[in-house]
Formats: sequence, structure tokens, C-alpha cells
Amino acid sequence: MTSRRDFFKYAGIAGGAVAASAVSRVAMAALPEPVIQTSPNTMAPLVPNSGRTYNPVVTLNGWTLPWRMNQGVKEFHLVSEPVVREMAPGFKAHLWGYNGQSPGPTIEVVEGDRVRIFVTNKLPEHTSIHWHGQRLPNGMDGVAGLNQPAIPTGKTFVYEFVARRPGTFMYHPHADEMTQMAMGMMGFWVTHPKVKNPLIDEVQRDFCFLLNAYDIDPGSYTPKIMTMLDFNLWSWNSRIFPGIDSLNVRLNDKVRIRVGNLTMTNHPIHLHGHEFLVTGTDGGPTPKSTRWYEVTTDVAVGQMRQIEFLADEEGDWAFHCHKSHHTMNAMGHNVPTLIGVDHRGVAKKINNLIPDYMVMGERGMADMAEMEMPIPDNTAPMMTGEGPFGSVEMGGMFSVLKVRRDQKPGDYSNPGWFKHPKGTVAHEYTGPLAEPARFKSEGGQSMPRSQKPAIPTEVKVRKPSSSHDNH
Ligand SMILES: [Cu+2]
Repeated sequence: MTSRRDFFKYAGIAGGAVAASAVSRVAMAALPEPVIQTSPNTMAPLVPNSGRTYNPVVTLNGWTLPWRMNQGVKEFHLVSEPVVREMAPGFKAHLWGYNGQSPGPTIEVVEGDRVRIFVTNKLPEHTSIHWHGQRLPNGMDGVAGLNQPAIPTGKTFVYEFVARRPGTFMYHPHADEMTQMAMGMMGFWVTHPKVKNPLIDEVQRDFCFLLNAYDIDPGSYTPKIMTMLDFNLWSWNSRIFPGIDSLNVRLNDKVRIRVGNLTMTNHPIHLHGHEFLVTGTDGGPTPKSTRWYEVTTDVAVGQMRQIEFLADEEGDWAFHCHKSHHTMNAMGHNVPTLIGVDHRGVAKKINNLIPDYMVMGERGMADMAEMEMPIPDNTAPMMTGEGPFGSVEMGGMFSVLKVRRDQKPGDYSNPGWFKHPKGTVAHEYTGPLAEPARFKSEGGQSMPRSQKPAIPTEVKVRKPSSSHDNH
């Protein structure tokens, strides 16, 4: 919680304690005290203590903003401000966000609620908030210049509307968006159904997070805002693996995960061990006739996808973006593939000049995960995360769904690594190895080629190439 002094600061009232006597009780009560959160840990779900009840969501490495009821209106106070976000242990980024964090807190309301949101701008430039996906009066839509004047530095604006349809939404600035979203300004919004909705099932666990991306040079703290495609940090709620918390559930829980994409590219989100249904989009719950089982769903830019499944397989299941570059942290992309290139002679020669010189990549990039390479301060390792069997060799958009028989209902704490029943883990084969038998037809004898190439050609895939800049 913020202090009283901060409240006056945020409320734009100068002087803190001095001003307290000068400010009337009415003025003090005019807007709710902003709640500031600086921990990057996943906070326990915020069980509503006023208004209609619902099963609250859990924001991965985030939290839900408390509100106050004021004559039947749910009042929230968002503060747009520079923040320091720990993106992974040992790696901090200087971002912009809301109420001490990037992304901002999740806002949870119930269909039909009248909502009033105070937005105080503590950024060095003007801002606004667009309530992505909501039905609302045009003047509340938050596009600076089009629907409202931008909120100047130091000023507080008020948005007010009724949360008309249940679903999953996002919020973000619609003023100097390129800068402000590249700096981490965004948040999640969930509107729970007022009454039982035939298209919205009850679930035991309801998780949400935003996909976001940053371009922060190794050793620096502030994102480069002009980057359009070649981001080097692919994050969930401004966290990168192994800094992203696991999704901990009880065996046979029905689980919902809501994912919003505010990056500049699409993300095929993939779950291991279970099939899921896409039960909702930005437009609300999907008709049942449109649902089919999948293990990967693509979330395009500006979209939201809500997936649901029965967690009926015990274990530690990977859950990640399937673009392999998005499960890597800060890396230079201009590194040619060196697999199969023998560096020994070269390295020896260079070592005579530079004793610490080492080569990377000649056996693939896995060595990088274990190699103790000197890196600048405040740099996320490219891929890391120690699992029960060694390095996971992942970074970025990667987490783990932990399904446990003995996880208590409503307990979101991390149960540790899965203890596999005896004989259920892939292991080394130690018997005799036969010579591989080749198909007789191999080489095209069954359908002989009429024209053979004059010179046999061998093709090697070279990736990542130094020429691409699009993932
Ligand atoms: Cu991705």
C-alpha cells in the first residue's frame, strides 16, 4: 500500500502533510487512494469483498487492483508512471507502467457494474487509456485527439462506463502508443458474467497474462522504442523464463487461461500433455459449435484468446510460445550457424593472442546455457532455467503447468518439481545397437530420376541468418 503522503502526491496536491489540513475531507474522498504494488510475484486472487461475487482470476506475476464502492459505483485509481520491473531474477528493466508495475494491475468487474476509473498521469509526457474491446460511450474510448484531449503530465482524468458484456479485455494508452506500449504500458481486464451464462463454464483455476516484447540491449535498462520487429526479450507480463511463475493446479481441475497479445507479432501458444478448447476471444465467449480441441492456438496482434481444459494428467507440462526464438532471451540475431564447423585450429591461433577467447555454436547452441560466459551487468542469460534433469535451455515465453494430485483447492503455491513414478522417465538404452537397415528403395530406385544433377549438391540450412530481421 502507498503512504498517505504518496496519495497527496498522486492526487496532485502539493505539500503532502502540510496540505492535509488544507484539504477538505470531501476533496480527500474524491478519488480512491491508489494502491501501488512493487513485487513481481504472482499475487493471490483478490476475492471480492463488495459487489457481486465471482471466482477471481490469478494474474501471472501480477495482481488485481482493489477498488472501493462509492454509491454503487466501483472506483479504481490507476497511476501511469515510470516503474522498475524485475523481468527475471537479477535482471531489471526501466519501464513505464501503472501503479508500480508493468503490466498494470488486472481490473476485475462484473457484467453490469458501473465502473469509474481515475487515471493520474505521472509520466513525462501526456497519455490516455483505451479500454480495448469494451462497449462504452464513444467519449470514454480513450483515443487521444479523437475521443478526448490527452491527459497532460500531472493531471487526473476520469473514465466512467458500464461493463456491458462479460469477457476478457485489455487496456493500454492511445497516445504516443509506439513509445508507451514499447515501454510496457498495458493491463488486463476481466468482466465476469452476472448470471450463469451457458457459454461460460465454471472453472477451478482462472489464469491471465499479456504477451509483450522489449528490445533492451545487453547491459542496459531501458527498451529501445523504435524497434518494430527485432525484439530480444519476449515476455509474459513483462517477465521472462525462468522468471515466469508456474501455473499450479490440482489434478482434475477445470482450468481457464486468458492470453492477450500486445506485441508486434503473433504467438502460437502451445500446451503440453492436454488438449484445450478456445472458449473465448476479444468478442466474448465462442459459440460451442465453433470449438474444437487443439494443443496450440495462435494469438494475433491485438487479440485475446481464452483456452480451457481439464488438467487430468499429473506432471510438469511445458507451456510456451511455439516460435523458437520467443523462448530465447537477449541474443544477437546476426550470428551465423556454426554447427559442424570445426573451430579448433582457429581457436588455438586466436588463443595465442586473446587467452580467454571462446567459440560458440559449433555443436548447436545448447552449450550456451551451461557456459559461464562473462556478460555485462543486468543482462538476462540467453536461455536458462535449471530443471530436475538439468538446464531447460529456454528463456522468454516459457512456463510450466504443474498438475498435482495433492495440490489443495485454491492453493496456487509452487509444489516443486514433479516426482515421476518409477519407470516412467525416458532413459538411456544400454543394449546392443544394430547397424541401421536402409530401405531398398532409398535413392529413388522404385521411381528412378530421369535426369540426375551433374554435380551432387549438399544443402545446409543456415539459421539464424544475418539477413533476416523478421520472426
Ligand atoms: Cu511468440
